[in-house]
Amino acid sequence: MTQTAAHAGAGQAYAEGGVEAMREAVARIVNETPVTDLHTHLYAPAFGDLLLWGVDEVLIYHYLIAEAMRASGLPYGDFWAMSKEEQAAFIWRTLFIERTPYSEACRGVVTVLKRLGLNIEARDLESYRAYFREQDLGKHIDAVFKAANLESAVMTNDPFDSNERPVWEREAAGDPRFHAALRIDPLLNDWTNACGMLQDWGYDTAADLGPKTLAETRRFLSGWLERMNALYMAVSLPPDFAFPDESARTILIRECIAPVAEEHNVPFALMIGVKRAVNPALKLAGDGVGVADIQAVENLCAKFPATKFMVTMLARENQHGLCVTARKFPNLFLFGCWWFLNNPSLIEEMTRMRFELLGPSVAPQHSDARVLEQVIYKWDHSRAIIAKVLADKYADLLHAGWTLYEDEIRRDARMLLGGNFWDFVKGRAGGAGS
Ligand code: FIX
Ligand code: ZN
Repeated sequence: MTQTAAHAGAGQAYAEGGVEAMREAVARIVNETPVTDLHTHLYAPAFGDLLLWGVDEVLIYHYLIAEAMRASGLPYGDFWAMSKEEQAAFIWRTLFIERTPYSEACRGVVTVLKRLGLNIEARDLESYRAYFREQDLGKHIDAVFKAANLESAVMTNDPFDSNERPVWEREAAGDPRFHAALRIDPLLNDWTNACGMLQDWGYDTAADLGPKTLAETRRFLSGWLERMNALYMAVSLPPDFAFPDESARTILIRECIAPVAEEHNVPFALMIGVKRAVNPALKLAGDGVGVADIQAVENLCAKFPATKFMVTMLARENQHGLCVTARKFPNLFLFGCWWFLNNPSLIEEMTRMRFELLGPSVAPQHSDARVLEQVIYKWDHSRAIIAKVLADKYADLLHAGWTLYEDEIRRDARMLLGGNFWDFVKGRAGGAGS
């Protein structure tokens, strides 16, 4: 048999008559496959209090703050004047006792409590607090990773953050389950301030972005990539993001980010479409969404074919165009259903669209978890949708006449839940994982 005639399959075979058995296998395999969570706001234990965990933190997640403020009509100042425990109790009462918690962010809390073995029926916040008070953090992290079937998580590491920076400067011992990503929002979204901070740290930079400043900014980026051993550089961008344009951002991307990304062979991740502080009174919960122009992504991918780009966009309206762009550029990797898209109906729609346009070449989801236990619900809920859509696509394929083998389902699940990301990170732009 020639190579082209051979199938890679082994294990149970599924053909048109076996669609139901295939669906069960897909659900089981997707659950059994460990995840690399490629974008979170979690921290390794060495970062101390920056790693948020426990039921109060779960309840004061900014997704839930927005929902509770909307539901209650409480003046913003009254909410922010409360202690963390009072805020959590207020959100619990408003969204879980006085209302039925079926929004996705509320359901997430219920999933977390249930998967940790707590008594949901009791609806007793104090008993949940008592449970968390008894946990040893190290063992608890192990248990949460196990419950979410998480292999590792990528942090969001901001060298401009005065809470985080000293930890890196001490070079605290890493936990291999937590990888770093170099976050550079201040550099690209607020150059004037970032330039001043670079000067304070000994870089010879000036606001004018001359050759010396650009060289020093490259030195800053290279130094932090190495210090953090970062898997990628990342930025979140507004909906009016354009490339190229007349801004400092364009100069910095062209002269610093793209060349440093290429030199270090790390992707540049762009998260596009957030309107920061649409309602500033809501603080972190006050950001909104806007439709962006895909042209910027096309221009970047075309101008820098040797640079790897990871992109997620916040507006539902941008998802189809982004899939089409990814078909054109092998140096473009799509990931996740970001933030306001992280809802079952939208995850399903986006995952279906991506599978149909891009096959198994994407990372369908990341968690964006800010609180440790959230990975349990985010992955529990998303795994179910990924498995459902994958099984639907396989069913169509079996109807078309294909035979699918169990180890091919395992291979696909591994690719979708982490393998594609690692191949993209380790591979060269345009190359397939080599
Ligand atoms: O920019 C980001 O990484 C966003 O994910 C966050 O800023 C946002 O607040 C968030 O938590 C979304 O899920
Ligand atoms: Zn995020």
